[in-house]
Amino acid sequence: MTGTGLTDEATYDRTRIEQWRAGKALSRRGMLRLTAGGSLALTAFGALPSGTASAATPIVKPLPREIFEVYGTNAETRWEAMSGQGYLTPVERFFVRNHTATPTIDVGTWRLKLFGTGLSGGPVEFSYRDLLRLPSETITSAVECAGNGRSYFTSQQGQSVSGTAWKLGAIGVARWRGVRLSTVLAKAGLTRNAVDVLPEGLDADYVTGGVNLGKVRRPLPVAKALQDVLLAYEMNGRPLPPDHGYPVRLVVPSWAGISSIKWLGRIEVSETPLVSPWNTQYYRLLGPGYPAEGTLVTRQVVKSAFELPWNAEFAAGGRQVLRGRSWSGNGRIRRVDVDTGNGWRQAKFVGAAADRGWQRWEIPWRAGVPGVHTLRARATDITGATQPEATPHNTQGYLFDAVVRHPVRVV
Ligand SMILES: Nc1nc2c(c(=O)[nH]1)N[C@H]1C(S)=C(S)[C@@H](COP(=O)(O)O)O[C@H]1N2
Ligand SMILES: [Mo]
Repeated sequence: MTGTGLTDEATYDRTRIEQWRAGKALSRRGMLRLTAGGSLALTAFGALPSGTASAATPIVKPLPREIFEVYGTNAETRWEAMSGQGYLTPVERFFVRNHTATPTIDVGTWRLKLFGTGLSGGPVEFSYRDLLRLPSETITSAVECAGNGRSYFTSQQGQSVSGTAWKLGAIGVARWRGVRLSTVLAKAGLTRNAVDVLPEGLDADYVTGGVNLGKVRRPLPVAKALQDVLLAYEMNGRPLPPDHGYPVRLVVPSWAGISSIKWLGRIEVSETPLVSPWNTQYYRLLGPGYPAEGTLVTRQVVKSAFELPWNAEFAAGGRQVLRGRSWSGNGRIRRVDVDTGNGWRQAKFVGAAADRGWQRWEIPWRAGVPGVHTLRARATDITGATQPEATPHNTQGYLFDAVVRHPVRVV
């Protein structure tokens, strides 16, 4: 069970669904709930995961308007704010997705608690200093919300979806330093029969539609937990900032941002499959094209963005260099093609790319006659996955991978 196959999301999901059917992981009510999530998801845009906006400031860092677009407890990076930046997203420009609010945590009394049937001994605790003393690792990885690009289901495809109406700015790439989750699991006495871990945040309970869903938490198969998951305490060379999970967060490369639990407090380790609303009700592809129970969201998809504002202005006849970035949860980007109105041309890669980061690129363009023009960028990753013209609809608007039509004005 812990072995191969479960890092492959299709196998993972099929296995879990079979287990649910067999009544191992979910009660029958739980299964009904799963289906109810599908119909609930048909409510208006913004009605579902946005939660109750509290009066307290939900995000600690400044959110200048030229850098961020704010939606309740969340803020996305404006793509024009990535223009002129280096490979990494600076902390001051990194998007924030908070179900409730950034908590204040005293690192002196903070403990990471591991417990559950998947540990050979009893519960184990680690202090911040304990973690700092363990062997560290540094990785460059994107954290991207599964709902990134969601608004284009509506604006490009005329479909209604629930959730925060992100454009393409719910992604950032950072250098994360910390301890491998596998190191901590080994120290805690992981058993050979453990199948799932359930990391949980210390932020407030998430209450939506009058229902308390408890702490933000989402199970991970042990196979992924042992593969490349980091307990990160540094971001871009400095201690993790409060909004991004101080003192310690999970970084789960290539998978939906929800897996990368911030303000980590507890991890249940289990020999039986674990569930939470974040893998039964949310983060499932639901809708007419999907099975009734939906398909679990794990790995992110291929996307591209121009480092330009929406409706950017260019002088007629002027020579430009258009710049952008492309990324995929499947691995590196192999090629990027750009269409400025006269067919596809291959963009030139700029600099090296990290396996789990993004690829920067550029392409020259001569802005033609005055009027509205459409720019399109289409990436292909190392697995051959290419951005399609349209993304099949799912009710909660996850994993939008279609080519985005970016309008610019030539004046
Ligand atoms: N404890 C906790 N962890 C969390 C969340 C949260 O609200 N609470 N949001 C998740 C979601 S949906 C995303 S996309 C990422 C966003 O990470 P960031 O805010 O550092 O950009 O954190 C994830 N981890
Ligand atoms: Mo997210």
